[in-house]
Amino acid sequence: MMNTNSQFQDRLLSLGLARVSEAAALASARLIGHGDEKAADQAAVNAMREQLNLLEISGVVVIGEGERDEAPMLYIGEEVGTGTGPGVDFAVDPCEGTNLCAYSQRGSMAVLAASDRGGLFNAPDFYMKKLAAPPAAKGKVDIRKSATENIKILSECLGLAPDELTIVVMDRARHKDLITEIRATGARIQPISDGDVQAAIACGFAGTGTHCLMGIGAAPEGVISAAAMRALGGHFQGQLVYDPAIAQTSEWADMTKEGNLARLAEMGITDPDKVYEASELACGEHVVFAGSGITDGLLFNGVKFETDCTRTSSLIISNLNNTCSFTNTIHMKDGAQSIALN
Ligand code: VTB
Repeated sequence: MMNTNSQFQDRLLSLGLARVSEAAALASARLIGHGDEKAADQAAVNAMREQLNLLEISGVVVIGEGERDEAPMLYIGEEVGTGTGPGVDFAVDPCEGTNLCAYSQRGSMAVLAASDRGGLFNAPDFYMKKLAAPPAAKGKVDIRKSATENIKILSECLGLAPDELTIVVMDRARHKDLITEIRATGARIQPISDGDVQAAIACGFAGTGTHCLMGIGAAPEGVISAAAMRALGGHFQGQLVYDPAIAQTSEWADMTKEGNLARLAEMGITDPDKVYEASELACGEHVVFAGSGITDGLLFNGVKFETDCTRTSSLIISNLNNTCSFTNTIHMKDGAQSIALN
């Protein structure tokens, strides 16, 4: 008889998590450029839920799209799967970068991370300061250090001069000083309007042309990035941001620092300044990440509709067997006559 671990491994591997992210990408890709973020997101949610519910697992969404009363989104605490197999926790973002999808910009993708029960940090819906870097700089760069120091370390670890490094930063008012500091080191900035998950994971691979992600994005997305980077052996750290003056977001217009600290305490977060390592954000024994492109991006292409088929490109990273699988799937249409190789 299989023990729980090998059963989990077997199931998770055979689950076809790629099918789940592919289905979400396929659904929202039909709404690329429609200017309707909500519709793109809802389409991805419906498709992801349908696929998740086919899996023979007792799944629970620990990071999703809001609370139960916000259903029909995949909400936190929602049970997914047939309920008959091993326990699996999921962090999902069915349409990461809804704006990118709605306005036909690069970098939108369908993503999820899976782990054994309790293996993913139940991140509050807060902001998070993030630092992602290639495996060669893992444990050497540190979110507690200044951007200047980290760029120096990165430069040494990668054997590249600062002006040969590209640092991805979300294009937000809160990053004005950070961008000034990075430029002063000579390093180059790649601003992104959205989608810091793909940007973080891209730092884990050589050849993407990006070397580091710095700055503040959302905490739930941070857990998905951490899961991928943990499985990939890259560097990822996150630190919650609770001060509205630092987040500088209209979302937090009515919030106070004290109020946010109280919210964190209620959630059981006693050290709000804690620096979380990837291995803490995704602490499970087994961690799997799956993502599929909606629009073209740094990691993979988006969905391509053709006469006889639809193509999806995905990435599955698993720490079960130390693999990164880049898959191109051809979804054949009924009566397909001619399918090109690529
Ligand atoms: C962040 C980022 C995401 O949305 O959540 C961003 O982590 C929203 O940030 O990747 P603001 O509230 O500052 O606009 C994304 O870019 C897309 O979900």
